[in-house]
Amino acid sequence: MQIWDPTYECMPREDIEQLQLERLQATLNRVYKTVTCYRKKFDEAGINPEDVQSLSDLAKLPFTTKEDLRLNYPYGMFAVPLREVVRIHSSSGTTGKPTVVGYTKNDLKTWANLVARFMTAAGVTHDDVVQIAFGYGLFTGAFGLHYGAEAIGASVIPMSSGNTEKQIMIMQDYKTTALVCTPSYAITMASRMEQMGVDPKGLSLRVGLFGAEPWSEAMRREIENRLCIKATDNYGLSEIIGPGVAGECEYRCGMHLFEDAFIAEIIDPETCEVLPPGSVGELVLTTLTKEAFPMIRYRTRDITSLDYSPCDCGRTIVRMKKTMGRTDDMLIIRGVNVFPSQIEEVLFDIEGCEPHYQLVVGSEGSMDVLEVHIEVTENIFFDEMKRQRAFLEHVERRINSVLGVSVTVKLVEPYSITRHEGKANRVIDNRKR
Ligand code: DLL
Repeated sequence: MQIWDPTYECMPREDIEQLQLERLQATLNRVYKTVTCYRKKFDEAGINPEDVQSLSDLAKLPFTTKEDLRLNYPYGMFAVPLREVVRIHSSSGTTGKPTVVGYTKNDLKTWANLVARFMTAAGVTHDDVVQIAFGYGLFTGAFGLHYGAEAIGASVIPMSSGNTEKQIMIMQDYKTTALVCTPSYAITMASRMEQMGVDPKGLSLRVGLFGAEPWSEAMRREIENRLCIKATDNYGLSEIIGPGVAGECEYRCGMHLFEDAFIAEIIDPETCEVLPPGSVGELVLTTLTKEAFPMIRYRTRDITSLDYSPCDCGRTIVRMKKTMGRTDDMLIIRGVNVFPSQIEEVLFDIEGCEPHYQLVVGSEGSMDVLEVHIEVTENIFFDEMKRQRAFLEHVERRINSVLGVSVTVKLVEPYSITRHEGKANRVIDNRKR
């Protein structure tokens, strides 16, 4: 098992915390001087950077939210003059103005190093041929993984997303060993391979590094079986750095979060109170080494939990669980909180259920109704109406028992649900608010 940076990944907890405190104090002093938004927020809260004397004092600082970034669009949150910024990326948000993030030369080095660390943890080495099937552009996914893989010394194929048949041809001809994309695009590729008669066993592919969207353990099994690879998860967000915040090692029991570069907290999204270790809640991140775009207590909206016990791989840094989804993706159906990932887990578990599905929310009078649309496939095509009805009722019962809310399951035409090349959009919400 290779570790890219044993010093920072295997430190005793006391040392990690001491390092975090020193870096936090330096960051706070800097943002107080250079970013008006932080100075104002700290002043309003009556807190001075010097008041932070221990890591627990972090809880006294105000949060930063997407709204702060919108209000300071485009460059208001930058902590260095624009002439020191060498790269600009943007969030993939589909509503309102995107958020703009910047990197200095040092930030790009830090970023490549962090990505190299999680890619190494996932088992990538300089012998690998890495196919990047994230879209190159403002999205941080492709450039992030690209420079991380180059830092490792792997051979990088900057394929970008889309053009699935060509992806598969390149994979065959260039002998790709590591695939980088969203988990939903990995499924799209597997289906296309089946249609093209390409046997994944004949490929050189051995590992997948998937991230940028929530995916269930059941989806992991599905990808592994269909592509004959080991599938690993990695997490990040553009506001914090992009990919490179956390990633799984070969044991795949949570994503190692790089604590020398970030402080992670879990809060109750309603009360904003910091929760004890192990609790499920919203992840809040503070950057410790970023120059151009430091973030203090950024509310990610992602729901997860943290495990501080050391991992069998030797790393001592905290592990974050696969995220359940985002607080803003959470549907409230007749008062019950529903994450699309919970429904996905059930669908994947039911034998014969292809993973092409969509959730459609509507209302009947004042009642919310949730429909789960599943595409018909050879496995779930029944010429007998009775068998079809029984199948649908079975799926409905399983989902109802997991969610505690009744849903209607419908079969839809093959290929009627849009295939994903980037992040999947599983929900259509037709409710009038
Ligand atoms: O998605 C960065 C990234 C690129 C991460 C490639 C991993 C791989 P954004 O477009 O800003 O950045 O979206 C960030 O995506 O807050 C999560 O809600 C979601 N997300 C990212 N990785 C995961 C993951 C990139 N592994 C938002 N599991 C985050 C679940 C994820 N959700």
